[in-house]
Amino acid sequence: MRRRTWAAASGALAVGLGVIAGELAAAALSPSVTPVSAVGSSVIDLLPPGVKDWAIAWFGTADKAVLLATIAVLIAGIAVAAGVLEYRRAFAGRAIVIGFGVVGVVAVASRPQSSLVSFAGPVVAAVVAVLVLGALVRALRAWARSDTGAGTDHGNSSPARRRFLQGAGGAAVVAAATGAAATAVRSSQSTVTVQRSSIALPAPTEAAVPPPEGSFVPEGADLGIDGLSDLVTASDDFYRIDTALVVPVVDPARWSLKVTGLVEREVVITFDELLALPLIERHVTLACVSNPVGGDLTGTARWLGFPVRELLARAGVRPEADMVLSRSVDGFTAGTPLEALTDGRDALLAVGMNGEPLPIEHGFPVRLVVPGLYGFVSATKWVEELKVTRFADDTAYWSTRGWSERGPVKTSSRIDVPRASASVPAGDVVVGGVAWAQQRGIGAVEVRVDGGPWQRATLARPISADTWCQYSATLQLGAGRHTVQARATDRKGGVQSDAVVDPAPDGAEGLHTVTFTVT
Ligand SMILES: Nc1nc2c(c(=O)[nH]1)N[C@H]1C(S)=C(S)[C@@H](COP(=O)(O)O)O[C@H]1N2
Ligand SMILES: [Mo]
Repeated sequence: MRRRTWAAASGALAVGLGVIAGELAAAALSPSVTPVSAVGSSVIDLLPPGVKDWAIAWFGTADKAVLLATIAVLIAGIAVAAGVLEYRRAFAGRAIVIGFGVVGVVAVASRPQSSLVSFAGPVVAAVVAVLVLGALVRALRAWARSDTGAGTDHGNSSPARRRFLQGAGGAAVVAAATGAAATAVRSSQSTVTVQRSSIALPAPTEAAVPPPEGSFVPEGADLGIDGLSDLVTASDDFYRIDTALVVPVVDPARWSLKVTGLVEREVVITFDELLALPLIERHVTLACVSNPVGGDLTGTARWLGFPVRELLARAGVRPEADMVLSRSVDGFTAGTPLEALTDGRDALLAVGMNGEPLPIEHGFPVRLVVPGLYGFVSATKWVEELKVTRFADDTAYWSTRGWSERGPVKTSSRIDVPRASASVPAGDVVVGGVAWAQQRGIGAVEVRVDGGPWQRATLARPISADTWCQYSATLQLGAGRHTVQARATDRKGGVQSDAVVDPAPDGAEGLHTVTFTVT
């Protein structure tokens, strides 16, 4: 029994060391595709959409951590089994480890960002695990033999026992040390972080007087009320949605964007060429189609970039096209109606966010930002190709997984204060939040208490029709529990609907309802 435990520990140690060695090799050679991330991403791709939606509903943005933890537990379980089997029968456990390596190689091969060096990860992992497992289990057997041979010796002083324990202890120490090293390498994300910090973004080149709407925050746009969403969201606080298990690390010096498909001539542009073009800067509110009523998957930033329509004009779009399939280095794709990129709105190939190069998590070095459309059909991060095509011929990432093909943002509002379940003093109670209807603009926000009549809220001056807008209303409320609701109307007269609709397939509907106590 005790020997079986040691065999199990040998399996765990061998596979642990192998995985760490593989991750370390990948971190050095191919940081965007490591063995564990490749397996995890493949699992994500293979899961049926129902399971994915369920995972997102249950775990929210922790879904990836949960997936990684599940994979870790599975690996540990198989590693323990491999140790026990190897002890029972030489090579049985190593065969399992090799099978593991093959799974890693297949997963890496299925990743769009992988190159030849990416295979070093799973190969190193398997080789290290096989060698360590073989050596440890051989030492364990020698110990077992020396015990039975010695008969009365309880094994405590046997040299074979010492050899095994030294081997296992050494493996544990090396695993701990390299594990720490691998974590450190990951967190510094090496050279691209350095390159990003050394980029000096050019100033926007528009010198229009007066400056165009959306390029600045006008007086009166910020109501300055405690607890209200910041008018412009700090990049660190900006929500994040990506399917990639590991944030893609893209070297700007090697980045380029191709415009392909139904065009007169293909256009290729490098990062330096892009920075040299006349760039414009606009505030735009991004929203995720998965944002539930009252949710926080939305934010406003100041984006610096080149108008997509001008790039498309250089390529010459053919008349039969009606969609642009943008592709990320990680394989994610979005299908944007061609019209939204050419109708004059500020659809940008963005390089800057809030005055700095895009954060790596938000698409460094280049992403798309299209006002008025949900992110899943428009906001491709780490973008490297714009394929001009037709909805009839191409399907984007989420549109093959039960979400709609088109994604105009629905007129929405959210209550930020009072927070749900808060206690506020009786008297003047401030109810406030943000409302958005990108492209159309917000015309009015109304609030009501306990199902009573709708009352007009004070609307702050908007930055532009493409950004959210703060609102507030001061209500006289007596002690007790109260429920407030908000309802936005856009400048085209569209009123936010009160019927409850789920986020899938094309965005949630319903009124944000907040219950709190007045004391
Ligand atoms: N490469 C890539 N781009 C992507 C996504 C993704 O998963 N991968 N998610 C999209 C979705 S669903 C949204 S809502 C926005 C979110 O952008 P953010 O993470 O910068 O907030 O990015 C879009 N761009
Ligand atoms: Mo999204």
